[in-house]
Amino acid sequence: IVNSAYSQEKIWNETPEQKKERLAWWTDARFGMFIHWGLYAQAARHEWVKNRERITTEEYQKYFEIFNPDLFDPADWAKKAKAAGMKYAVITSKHHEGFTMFDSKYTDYKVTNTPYSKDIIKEWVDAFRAEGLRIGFYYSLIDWHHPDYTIDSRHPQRVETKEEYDKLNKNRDMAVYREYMKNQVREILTSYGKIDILWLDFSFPGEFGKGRDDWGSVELIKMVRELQPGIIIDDRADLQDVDGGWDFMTPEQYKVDKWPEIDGKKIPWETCQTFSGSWGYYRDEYTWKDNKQLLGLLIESVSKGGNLLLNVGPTARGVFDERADVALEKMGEWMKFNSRSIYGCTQAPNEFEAPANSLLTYNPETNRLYIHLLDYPLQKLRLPGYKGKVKYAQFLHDASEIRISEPRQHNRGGDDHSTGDLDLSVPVAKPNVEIPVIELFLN
Ligand code: FHN
Repeated sequence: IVNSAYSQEKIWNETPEQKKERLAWWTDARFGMFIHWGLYAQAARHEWVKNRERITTEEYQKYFEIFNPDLFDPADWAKKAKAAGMKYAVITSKHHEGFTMFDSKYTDYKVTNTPYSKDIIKEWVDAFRAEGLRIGFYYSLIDWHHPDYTIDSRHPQRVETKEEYDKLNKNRDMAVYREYMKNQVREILTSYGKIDILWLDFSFPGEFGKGRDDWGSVELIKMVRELQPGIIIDDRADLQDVDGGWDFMTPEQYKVDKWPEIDGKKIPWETCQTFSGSWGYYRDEYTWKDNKQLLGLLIESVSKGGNLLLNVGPTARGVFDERADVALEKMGEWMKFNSRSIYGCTQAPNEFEAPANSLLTYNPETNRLYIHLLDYPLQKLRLPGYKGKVKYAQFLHDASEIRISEPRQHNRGGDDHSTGDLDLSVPVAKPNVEIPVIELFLN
């Protein structure tokens, strides 16, 4: 990064207020669907299968020759995303395998040349838009098919020494690949109307790695912003220090311990997570997260000011794995009654401490605070230091009042501090809601 010719360059002129405005729909939405779909769905054992099993391009060709998702019904996918409470979706237009799910002018290695023959991206965009969802494209910077993409440390052929690197790459030219990539990114941003999100993936600077100069990231992002001025871009083109080079951070498959900051300023972020570990369809993977974990991921993200992009890996017939269907339905059941604690919400103001075993979110527009009960309390829920701050309390799922009182003297444990506390009287039996939410109307 330090040696890069582009360091400190400014890509986009915008005030912090303008940026906030541009991202407003996305920060309000909080919940999106990631879709990893490509030829690897046929192997059904991870989207990195070509790399993991060191499959040659010739051997991998069989997947291209038979790809035909005859049951693909994007309207059905869109309905499922919406019913789960998702407001946007991001699909792989090309993953690392290099196969394009759109009808590109610049390659033959594309969906329209498979038995399926139609432009999946076009069908997908139309259906998701019709359902009122915002549209995002994932595009892999990495490409294991293009003949000019240099063989690196993450390539199926994995390079470990300088000799190997020179030998394998003597006829490869990244300048040609850069141009190809730029052309394809231009294609996806000019052929399908307004695109809300671009999700580039990923950089790995270092020995036999790749970063901004390999991708031509500055030129690429400049072009993207010119073509789609409202677009929101992830942070994986290796331009973290370039103004306008990215919009949001992307913690992947882990939980952040607090709202991420740069120079003391909280930054937009979205965690991307899988149901089971793999992003692409993986038939024999049995490590699926349960409903409570998935809801917990969503709530916890919002409680720290972030979004959740939850991934589905459709099968090669073009349908969601039954396990994904069930998981989405369950999340949707919860969202139907509790999404008010998610949409438009963010981290609670510092003055509110989360009661035991709970997560807080807050809606600054309505001035309401949400307590998510991860572990259901016994009759009373103590609100530490909330005295004088709360007007009314109710369960969110059924709008039933929850009575507020001050802790009784004998209940305070002789602790003077507790005189600032409040108690909520909750029913002994846990309501039939995976994670019950209490809505507090604040003063
Ligand atoms: O290698 C990819 C992986 O297959 C998947 O696409 C995820 C999604 O964020 N990104 C990469 C790893 O960081």
